[in-house]
Amino acid sequence: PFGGISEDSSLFPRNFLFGTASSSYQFEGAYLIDGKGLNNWDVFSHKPGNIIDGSTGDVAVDHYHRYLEDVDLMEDLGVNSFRFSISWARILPKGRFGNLNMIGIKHYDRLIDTLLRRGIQPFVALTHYDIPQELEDRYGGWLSAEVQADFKYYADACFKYFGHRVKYWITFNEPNVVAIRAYRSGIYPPSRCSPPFGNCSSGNSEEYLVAAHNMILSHAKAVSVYRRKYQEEQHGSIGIVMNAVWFEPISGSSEDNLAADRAQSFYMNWFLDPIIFGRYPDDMQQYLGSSLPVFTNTDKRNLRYGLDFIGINHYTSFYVKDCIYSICEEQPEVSRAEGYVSKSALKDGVPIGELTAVDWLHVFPQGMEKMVTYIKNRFNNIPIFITENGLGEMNQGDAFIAELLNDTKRVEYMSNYLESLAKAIKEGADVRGYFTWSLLDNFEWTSGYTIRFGLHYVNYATLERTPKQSATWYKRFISDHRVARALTANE
Ligand code: GBH
Repeated sequence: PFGGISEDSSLFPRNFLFGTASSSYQFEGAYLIDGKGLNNWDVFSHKPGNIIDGSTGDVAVDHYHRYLEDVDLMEDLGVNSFRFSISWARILPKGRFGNLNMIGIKHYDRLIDTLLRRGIQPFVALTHYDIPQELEDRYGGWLSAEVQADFKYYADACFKYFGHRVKYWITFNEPNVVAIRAYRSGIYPPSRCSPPFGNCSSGNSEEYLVAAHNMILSHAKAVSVYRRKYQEEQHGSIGIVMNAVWFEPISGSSEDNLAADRAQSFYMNWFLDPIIFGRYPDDMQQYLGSSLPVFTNTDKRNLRYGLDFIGINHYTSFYVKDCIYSICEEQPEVSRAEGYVSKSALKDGVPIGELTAVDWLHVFPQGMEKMVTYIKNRFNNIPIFITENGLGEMNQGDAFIAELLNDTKRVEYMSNYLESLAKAIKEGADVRGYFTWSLLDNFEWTSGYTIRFGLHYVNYATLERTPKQSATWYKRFISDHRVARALTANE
């Protein structure tokens, strides 16, 4: 794969977006600056024991103040797009129950203008795991149907202020991960779960389905505002980003094949089917029965606004085994929540791909081609963006900086995943862009600063940024692509 780098990059379409990704809580810092309100992650990270190294995102990589420097890094990489998220509590510190914070708006104005002046398209998410704490305290955040009005109000403000310059909107980043981690295993705020899931006492085992339902309907409301008031004039597109894991049947049996399909239903199609087809996947309805919330006729009317593209964050793959016809180790309630399947990185003790410093991340590049092809087939060749893909490494102290900078594993990972993506495109998938996670090392949620995903190393004492080998490699990959495209344009 290393040899054919320039060849590989020429396989991507003209106007393909090559970018890097970020999110507000993981990057910005400035948590009490310029009128920003508290959000769920501010409150959560400040509670001892929640973040592995006791850190918070109070400063993060100080992107709020250092965005000019960071855009310089992007320009040097040669990317033509940057994915970031707006901090909801920076724009609406108290949701729809308080004022619009114009200083927050001004910040994103400056970031967007700076990007556009350098030829970098902003690719913007409205929420990336964050919600103003006010909305948690008032009505329980995503658990209440009230949140739909708040999300709609917030989305409307963003389209109004930024929509003339932002052509790509994402409503949610990984709502499936939020539903599962915040309301089922309880490891993300607001830490709700119930036995047999997770290890906390607040919640009940169906809450995560309710939270997901409200996110789906919030998405629908934001999209309907965009379609009715803004899209025609602003000429942008709007989509959602799902965490997409490739589920490889552990054997060739039809039972395990069906199980892998159910695993997709219960993880990804859980959101995409309602948004695109107006209903939960059949197998979800069949196995969850009355646990699954129901869409009313009004909901269905709102859902028909759909989306313009699907974004996927794809990093890894798991084996899946059927638990209906065979015995599994999981408690039945747990396996039921995932579609009566058992997921594992191992088959007969052998991992599906190289294990990494990140427990859920196994390197299986073929998963990219399979995942994209699956989405293409299920959703009628809808435009797809790879909104995240990347490799995390453990922070092992200062002595290891040289190793972190010489990140050959990350180069290999990106090169192989991009090659696999190119295959899916060659076979007809309508993929429009690829964003690597991430521009910089940053706050990795409950792992704090112990895991580094950046193309640039961040020294957390000085906040100085240094390009890793992967930055140099990506730069070359993108420029080879430009050259190859320019040559074919002249033919
Ligand atoms: C993405 O999350 C986030 O969007 C980004 O903010 C984050 O920094 C980045 O990836 C790197 O982690 O083991 O069953 O939970 C990914 C979070 C964790 C979601 C692993 C999917 C795998 C399946 N992912 N999880 S499971």
